[in-house]
Amino acid sequence: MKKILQRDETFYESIINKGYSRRDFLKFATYMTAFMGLEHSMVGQLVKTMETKKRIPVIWEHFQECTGCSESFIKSDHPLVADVILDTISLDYTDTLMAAAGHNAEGAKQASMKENYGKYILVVEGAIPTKDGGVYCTIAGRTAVEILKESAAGAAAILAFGSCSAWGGVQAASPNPTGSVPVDAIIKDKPIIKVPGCPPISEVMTGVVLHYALFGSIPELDSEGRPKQFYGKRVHDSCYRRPYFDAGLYAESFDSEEAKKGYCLYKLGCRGPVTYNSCGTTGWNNGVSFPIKSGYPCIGCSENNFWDNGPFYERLENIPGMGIEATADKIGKIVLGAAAGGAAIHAVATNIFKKKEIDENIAMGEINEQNLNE
Ligand code: FSX
Ligand code: SF4
Ligand code: F3S
Repeated sequence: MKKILQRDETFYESIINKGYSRRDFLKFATYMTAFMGLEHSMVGQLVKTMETKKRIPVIWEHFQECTGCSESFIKSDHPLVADVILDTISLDYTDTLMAAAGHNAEGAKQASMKENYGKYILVVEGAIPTKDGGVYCTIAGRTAVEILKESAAGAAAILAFGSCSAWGGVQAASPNPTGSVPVDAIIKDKPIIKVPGCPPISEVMTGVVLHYALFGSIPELDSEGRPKQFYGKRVHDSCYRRPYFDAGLYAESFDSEEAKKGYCLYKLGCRGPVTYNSCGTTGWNNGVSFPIKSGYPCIGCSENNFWDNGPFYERLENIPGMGIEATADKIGKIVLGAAAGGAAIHAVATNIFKKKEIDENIAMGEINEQNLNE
């Protein structure tokens, strides 16, 4: 109930009351402005919004899921990323994180939904099972379908957080025994922002909520319902192993010297070329790493149906949108045989040059992640 009593605070007051300094606050505003893809000149506006606007109530439902999304969120390395939702933006109900339980918890949710009808953001984590009357996920004796419909009715917008609520997730894998569906299969009359990833990146959720506070509207979405500023690029477009891909240098096995040296993981099944997410630019754990940097191919965890899209460790057949429409094998053949004309020859020459350059650098022990990013 403490959170409800504090709702009249502004974002800024909450942050300061929590013990952060003004400097921390300004650093956070600068960081989030950049992360949200806004011009640097917007920092002042974000600061003003957070200083003057009242917090936005958030109701956070958990359905069929592994709770990895919450884990990812609360473990965000930038302290204010999680705090801005958990403390600053009045999180009125989350059955996983709140201290209250049972009737107290459910009563607090009902009170908040009533008081903030039409104004709160509903976060949904997990898919919704529909088979057999929805019995495969019940909370406080009610099905996820019923709870979702009730919570969605008074929401200003719904944030489908994680691939389960955005697409159905692993529990929707064939033969989908519980009839799991994503939020937008049930709720049709509310703006739904999909923040996929299994789990998604914490900053994206905070960015969406701050965007809503700043502009009073949801961010621009792509045709799949994802915020463009975070899902506009493929993992492949910002991958630090990309020079190896372009040069036709692929690791053939996980334990090979090439894998350790940073060769491209395409032949080990990497889905980076068909996956839209910010992993390559933001990284995880405050940018420390992401799957590919840890030596593991991207499994496309933010894409619809990634769980049934063929075996994880088999190479993709086709790579769309590469300039040269071809599989990496074909690109490799072109490099070897120089059997193409026009634009392809230019690409070949570039690749051969890059390959030679990388080989030489490897031989000299000079290549490292920093100069690959340059
Ligand atoms: Fe799904 Fe989130 Fe994957 Fe897990 O709750 S997106 S299974 S990380 O946790 O919903
Ligand atoms: Fe990176 Fe994967 Fe693309 Fe290779 S295929 S460059 S490892 S995203
Ligand atoms: Fe997921 Fe691929 Fe990023 S597996 S975490 S989208 S690198």
